[in-house]
Amino acid sequence: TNQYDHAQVQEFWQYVWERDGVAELPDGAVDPTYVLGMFPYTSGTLHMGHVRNYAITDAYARYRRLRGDDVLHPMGWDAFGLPAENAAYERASDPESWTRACIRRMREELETLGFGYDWSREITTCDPSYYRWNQWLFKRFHEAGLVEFTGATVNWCPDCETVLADAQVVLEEPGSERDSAVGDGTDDGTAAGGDGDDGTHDHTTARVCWRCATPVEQRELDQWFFTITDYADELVDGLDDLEQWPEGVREIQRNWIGRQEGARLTFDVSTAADESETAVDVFSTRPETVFGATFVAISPEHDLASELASADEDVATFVDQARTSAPDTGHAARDDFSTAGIETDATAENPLTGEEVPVYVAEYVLADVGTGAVMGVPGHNERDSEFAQAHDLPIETVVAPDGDGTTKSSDVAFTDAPITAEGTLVLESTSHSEYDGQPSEDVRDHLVDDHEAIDPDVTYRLRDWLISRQRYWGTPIPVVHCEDCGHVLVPDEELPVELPEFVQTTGNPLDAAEEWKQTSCPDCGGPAERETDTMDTFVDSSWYFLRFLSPDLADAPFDTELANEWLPIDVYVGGDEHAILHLLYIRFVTRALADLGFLDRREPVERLVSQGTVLYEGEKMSSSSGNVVTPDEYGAETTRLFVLSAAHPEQDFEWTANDVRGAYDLQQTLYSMATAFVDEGETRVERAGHDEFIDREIDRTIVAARTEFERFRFHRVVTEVQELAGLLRQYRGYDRIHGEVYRRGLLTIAALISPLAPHLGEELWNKLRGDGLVVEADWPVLESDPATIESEYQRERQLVETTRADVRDILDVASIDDPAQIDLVVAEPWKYEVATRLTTSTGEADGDSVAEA
Ligand code: ANZ
Ligand code: ZN
Repeated sequence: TNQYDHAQVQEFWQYVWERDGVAELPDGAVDPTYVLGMFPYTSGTLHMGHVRNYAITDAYARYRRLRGDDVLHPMGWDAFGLPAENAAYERASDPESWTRACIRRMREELETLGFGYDWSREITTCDPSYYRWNQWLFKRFHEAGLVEFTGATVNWCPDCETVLADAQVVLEEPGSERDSAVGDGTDDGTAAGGDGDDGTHDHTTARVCWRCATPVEQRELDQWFFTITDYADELVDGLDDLEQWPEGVREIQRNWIGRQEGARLTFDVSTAADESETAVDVFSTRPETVFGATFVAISPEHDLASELASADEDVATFVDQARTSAPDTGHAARDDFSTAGIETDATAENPLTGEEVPVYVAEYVLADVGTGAVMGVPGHNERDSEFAQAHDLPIETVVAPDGDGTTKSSDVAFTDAPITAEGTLVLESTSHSEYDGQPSEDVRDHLVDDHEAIDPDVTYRLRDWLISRQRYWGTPIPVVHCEDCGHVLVPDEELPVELPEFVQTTGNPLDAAEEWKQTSCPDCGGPAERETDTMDTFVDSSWYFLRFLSPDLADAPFDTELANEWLPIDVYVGGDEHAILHLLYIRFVTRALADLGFLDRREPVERLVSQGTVLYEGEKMSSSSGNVVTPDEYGAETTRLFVLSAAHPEQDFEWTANDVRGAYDLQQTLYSMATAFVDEGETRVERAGHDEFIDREIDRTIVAARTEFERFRFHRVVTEVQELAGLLRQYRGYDRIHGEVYRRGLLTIAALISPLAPHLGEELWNKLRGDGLVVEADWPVLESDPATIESEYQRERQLVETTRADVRDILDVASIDDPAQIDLVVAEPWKYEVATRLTTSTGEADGDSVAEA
């Protein structure tokens, strides 16, 4: 029949691909194109976020193959993590069997979708043959001074007597359902599972244990860290060279690292109680505003706060309460701060003016930012200003905004809003009138040069990477604690330190695994205990892309020579929720490995595609919100075609049954065109004038599709294919077709659609040619002179781009920034006309009317 039986077609071609190993990287491949999707966390089943991610990488990988490249397109499993442990408790089973079952199911789903992976390179992070290399990495980092063991604050449930991951801390709002405090990698789609320990928290809600609802406390525990902050400068500076990364992601990383240049100023402090003298260092990005400092504020965790608390009960109460109410973190939202604070009986001496100002303990001063202390300059800083108003502190203005060189101090009127801009110092008739009227930037430089109490300083928001987890389902940290020798690293020959059998307990199962825990010291042979912390799962995903190069290598995590040849990853695709942690960690680990001599490359990813979210009635599709559309409902091919044609990869899009139907219909149409042509076969042999035109349009489509594939504009590839199909239908209706021209048109369609809808591609190819595979085909050849077609196409694109830019300008005025609407306007010039007329007649168009028009 002419009906396209998608289930049968899928099964057949999948069988053939596997039989012929078409997705495997050929032996002896030289510098293959490395296309990688962030590997999935083994949560149980694929959701639309995964499907979209892997449809994008598969389409690109298949496109590169068609272009003649050797392509490395592997897949693996991010298999450690808390959800597996939780599932084990719920089902009275163990994390390993749960994880293995998930992997089986998910692999089957990936195969059903026809994704072309080189399964001979499959890796699973919970295999000892994989995680031994995490331990190796830990040891090499340790040798290089990149590992620290130091105190850190953790969430502690006093009832369960156990450490809680942030994901195990729930926010209890009065009268509301419990909700997980932060994402825990259970439903974030792809990659790099992780534990979501990003340190965000909320002041307004109680943080309670997920199991027993007891309020969570903060405790200080010794923990293992990777000192990623050693690389802070390199990691920011390197962003400038990542030209093929979305600017949005680079900006997020810049903010996350949060490098700030400024100065450290020393204030001498005297406490009334015992007349003792100490000093407090503050960090400021605007040291020249020191002339307007009207107080000093220190964080509740500051040493001086403890000292002052011991002499003053009110201060003690405040400090205690502030310390337990929120985790200590520099990653808290800084716009949403508290003005809570308490005055102490200490005073601080302004190093420039000699003025004595009060010292406060304030919640808005973060312990791990700068020095944990600030000079309060309410005239020029927002937070200081709000704090000053809440505590009735004086507000002084010492910088006048630029634009008026003649401003005198008396002219600068006080307004509620602080002046945060640079400007001119206003210090007339003060002890520092030498700076009066000078630009703030200049004064800043002078102060740093001239004064002993002011030194240049840089701070970062980035913290060291806390890799300790007090949980079972992760990589054991390869350390033993010996009473005599202290921490001793497990010798390389004894790696991997394998996980013991899983036991259900209240705390960390590794603590309960006595037999496993008791060991002997590798140095002195005396009794010792194993470290029971396991590694953050982000360690597993921080180097997995290297393992894919030589997944079976037994004596090293990866082959240096191969890595130097094959890296960087040419295209890396994943969800935009990984903009920081995962994508920062792989950059850090790559650099550290380079410094250790294991790699030449310092950046792992050449081109990053950050995919948008799949929405379903406006909500993110995820397993936790229960609105997952499982791929088989519509057939694999329809799903792939739809997710690729719905929007630019970076854009969010809405899953709607109607659009899915459109993707299905396109397959039917193309299939029946091919069958009708093959079955009827009424064609011409002699060439007519309009055949030339069709030939040229076919060529134009080939060139256009190549450009769109390179830009990941798969939806435009689909449009190009649809347009060509429409033209061929017209051609056929107009006259008897020229057999070879028409066949070339259909074969071109088969080839161009095959990276997106590979089963359909094979089916069309097979119908039209009777043999061979489109996956093994070459990129379609142009009939006419390539240079001519190319330049014609470039001209056409230029025109579209110019129009697009014009339209964008107009829409900008009308404040429309939705790319879909821009496309709409460009696609239909009359709308462009309307938009133009609207802006020229009203000067400024009304956004809604343009959109409606
Ligand atoms: C005085 C000053 C005056 C500042 C001025 C800024 C502007 P932003 O503001 O985000 O650029 N700061 C320093 N350490 C802090 C801590 N531990 N907790 C909270 N705030 C802290 O960040 C830089 C400013 O953050 C620093 O510069 C300091 O306030 C504040 F007109 O010092 B500034
Ligand atoms: Zn020992």
